[in-house]
Amino acid sequence: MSRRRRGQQGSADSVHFGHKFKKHKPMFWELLKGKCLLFITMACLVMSAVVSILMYHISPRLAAAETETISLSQGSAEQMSYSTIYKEFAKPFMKERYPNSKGTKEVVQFMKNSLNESGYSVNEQSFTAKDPDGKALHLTNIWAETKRESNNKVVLSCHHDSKIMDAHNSPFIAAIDSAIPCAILMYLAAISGPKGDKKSCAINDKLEKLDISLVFIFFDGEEAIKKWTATDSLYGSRYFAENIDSEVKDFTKNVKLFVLLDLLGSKDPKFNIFHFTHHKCFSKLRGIENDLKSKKSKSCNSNLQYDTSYKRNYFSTNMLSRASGVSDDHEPFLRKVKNILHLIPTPFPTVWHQKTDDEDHLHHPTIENLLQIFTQFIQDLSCAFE
Ligand code: 1BN
Ligand code: ZN
Repeated sequence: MSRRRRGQQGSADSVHFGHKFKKHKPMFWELLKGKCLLFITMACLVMSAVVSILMYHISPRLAAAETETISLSQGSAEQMSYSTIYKEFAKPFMKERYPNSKGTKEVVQFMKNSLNESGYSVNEQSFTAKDPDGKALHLTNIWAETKRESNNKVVLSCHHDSKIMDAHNSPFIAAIDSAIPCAILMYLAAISGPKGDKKSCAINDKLEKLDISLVFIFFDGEEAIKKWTATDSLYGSRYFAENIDSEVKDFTKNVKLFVLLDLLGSKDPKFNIFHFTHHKCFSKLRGIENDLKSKKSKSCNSNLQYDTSYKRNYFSTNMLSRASGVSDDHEPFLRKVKNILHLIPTPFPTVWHQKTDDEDHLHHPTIENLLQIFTQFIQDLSCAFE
């Protein structure tokens, strides 16, 4: 307002007192220069904001991993950046991992080393099954438990194999199915083991107070070799459910909660309640999601950021009928374990069982959010007793 008034006075001066115009000319140019500078500064600010947003969403903070030096082998996993978590726990799974493949051997070795390093007691359950043509499938389930065992076990599981795809001109990575679910579990194992921190997350101490031992299971042979049937699918989980109680007395009886992650890594998953869902723990997850989103709580890993752009909830309250339940690795445990959380998005991500299920089609802000939700979840597992 005041700037306009001064401008009006100036023009009046120049009309009525021509000689004064010359005197005022430099002032006019100064004003114009000032406006230009202001405009350029504003444009730079807007451009840098746009570039930052694009950097976050399109090349999602992975470049930092190249320079970051923190790694599991060097200590604290709780304060790792997202890019380091991805590099340390997801990258090793990004290869073909179908039964009898070289990739499976490498992934199995990686899981054993990393879980050992996190201070878990690691078990390898190797067995041979037959595919529909009678050919031998050499399969390996990996499972790991806190060294301080308890009769209150909470199982966190995924499948580590990738589906055999017909066209073999390029590898089928199966990033969401289920490299990312396995990577999330590897991170949770690293922060919750006895070597986890005692300050910010202190998950191991919290589990000890509730007398809970975490059990991580990485099933092999979830995928059908040919066509999904009762006998051509779930090779690893069927073997585990049939044999574990003779290997470890009362194992399944002591499982208070069985969680299965599948098909994670695409944008905005929607988890529905299945007929067997453990409601208390599902509600707990929904509450954690709401609190993180509304900034009522924040992650114990201060290097992780919660992306709030998704306005709905990942954890929906929709109840799916028995008929729409999805067959998966939780199935062999349905009659053995009371409380089950099958965390698979429905509808399935569009890349499911497509060649495009690769690293390029992952949505990193969603994965970063899920890491924080599950980290908070295992910090208070009292819902498993309800
Ligand atoms: C999940 C990931 N599944 C396979 N890969 C289980 C499934 C079974 C999905 C039958 C659809 C139908
Ligand atoms: Zn699959």
